[in-house]
Parts: sequence; C-alpha cells; structure tokens
Amino acid sequence: LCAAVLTLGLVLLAAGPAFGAAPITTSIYTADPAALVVGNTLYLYTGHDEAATGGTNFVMRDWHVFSSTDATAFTDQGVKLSLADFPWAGGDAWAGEVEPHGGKYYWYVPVNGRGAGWMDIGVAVGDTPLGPFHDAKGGPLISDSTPNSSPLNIDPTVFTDDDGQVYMYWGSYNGVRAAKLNSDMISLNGSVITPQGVTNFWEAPWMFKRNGVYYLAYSANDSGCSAPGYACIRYATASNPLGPWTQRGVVLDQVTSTTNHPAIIEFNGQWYMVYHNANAPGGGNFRRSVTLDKLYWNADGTMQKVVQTTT
Ligand code: FUB
Repeated sequence: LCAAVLTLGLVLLAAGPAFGAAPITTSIYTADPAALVVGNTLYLYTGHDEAATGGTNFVMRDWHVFSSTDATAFTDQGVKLSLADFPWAGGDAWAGEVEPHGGKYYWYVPVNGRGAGWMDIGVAVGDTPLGPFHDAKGGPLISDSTPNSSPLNIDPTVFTDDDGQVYMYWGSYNGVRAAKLNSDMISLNGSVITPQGVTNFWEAPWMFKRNGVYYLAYSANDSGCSAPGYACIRYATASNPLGPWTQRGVVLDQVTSTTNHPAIIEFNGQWYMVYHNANAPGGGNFRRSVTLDKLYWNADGTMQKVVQTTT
C-alpha cells in the first residue's frame, strides 16, 4: 500500500497541478477576456454569453469581473457593467478592456448603439477595479455615420505608454484602427489612423509593451493558421506605439470555438495567455468559456506558441 501511495504521489508531482484550459467558471459562459493586475490581484473582465443551447448568434447583455490571487482559482465578482449603463446602447455587449488612469478605471466596450450593424465604442469609469462603473461620456467615444462600417467599431484595446500617452486600437474584419486618447480618457487626441503592417487582422487586438518593444496580439483567420471559420492568435511587434508593425507569427492555435480573443499579461512573475474556447460543458461558439495558459518567451523577444492544456 505504501509503495502504491508513493507511486501515486510521484505521478501527481510529475504531472503538476491541473492548469489551463479548465474554464475560470462553469456557472456561466464567458468570453472576450481582458486582464488587469492591480496589487496582488489579477482581474479578468469578460463578456457573458447567454445564447441558448444550439443558438446561432451572440446573446450578450452584460460584463462580469473575475478576480484571482493565484491565476488558478477565480471568484466571479458578478455583473459590473451592462447595456443598461449606456442609455444610448441597444445591444451586443461585446469585447471590452479596462485601463487605469489617474486613480480611476476606464472600461471601453463595443455596443450596438443604433440597431443592427451600428457598432459604437463607449466608455465607463469607476473608482476601483470592481467599480461601480457608470457611463463616462453619455454617448459613444467612437461611432460611424453608416451601419456595417468598415471596419466595425469593436474590440477596443487601450494601452498607456511610459510617457503617459494613451492609445486605443480597435476594429474588425476589414482592418484595425488606432488613435491617441486625451488625458480625460473619453476623447480622441488627433485623428484616427490605419496602422501599417498588421497583416491578416480579423478582430480582438491586445496591445502591451515588454522590454521597450510594443506587441499587438490579435485574432486572425487566414488559412495559414486556422481551419475555415476558425481563428488563431497572431502577433506583431513595433518600435513605435502606432507602428509600423512587423508580423511575428502565431502565438495561439485555433481553439474549440470559432472566435478567439487574447489577453497577454504578467502576473506574479509568470506570463499568461488568457483566451476563450468552447470547452465548458454545453459550450459552443456562442456559449464560450474564458481560460488561461502559461506563456513563455524566447531570448530574442518572440513568444513561444502557447500550449493549450487539457486538464
Ligand atoms: O463576443 C463577440 C465578439 O466575438 C467579440 O467582439 C469578438 O472579439 C469575438 O470574440
């Protein structure tokens, strides 16, 4: 018996703790993670998939916040922002991101502002990472004069450089856009540009900086990295926050959901790829689950492809 227990212990030790592709929750379906570290806590801001079993479109009305102090066990802090917080918004609580600034937390979200095809970007603000959050502008920060604009105004990622200048990237399908934000965080500083070199861009940009290099990870759906209808996560690097960018390859292969959405962050000395898939029981393309896996760097500043754990 002692030998059996010892063998089992050694096997468990060798396998290490279960980690990764397990969803951060199975109580609800979550998608489109954005990650933020404040103090000793990792916050994940997620969308909330509410499509019925077999549903063929997104049903998304609010956003949740999850917190963790070990990147393994996550606490659902509940609905911290919803469409009801934007009286001018009609639907589609899609992929947002939170950026701290001046002691406040700004939550940028794409919403359907005026009916099908009209995607706008709004911004809410709160005094803590958990809010409470309220509409900071009373209307969209980004909006278009036509429906089904090209690109759609979705999936904002907001990044603050070392000099304090804040940048926002967003877009979908037909390209990525970028602009500087003013220090009020609710208005643009200058014009909207089309950054160069972001090849195969589909949606879901995530911008960050490491060792003086700017990184832009994003969802791509070219045949070089994913099956038709599915997406991989590519990334590019630049020496300037507005580009031009150089394509560096695939950091995450396609997952079990058609869409994917990256958030790359360092927490307690370990880098993570936070993303979503359809692995939760009853999951699907419109019933997704946020998960995370460890991410490792090469000495030359490129990222190793993330291994999607299955435990
Ligand atoms: O969740 C709705 C949309 O699907 C997001 O805006 C995209 O990033 C994709 O995940």
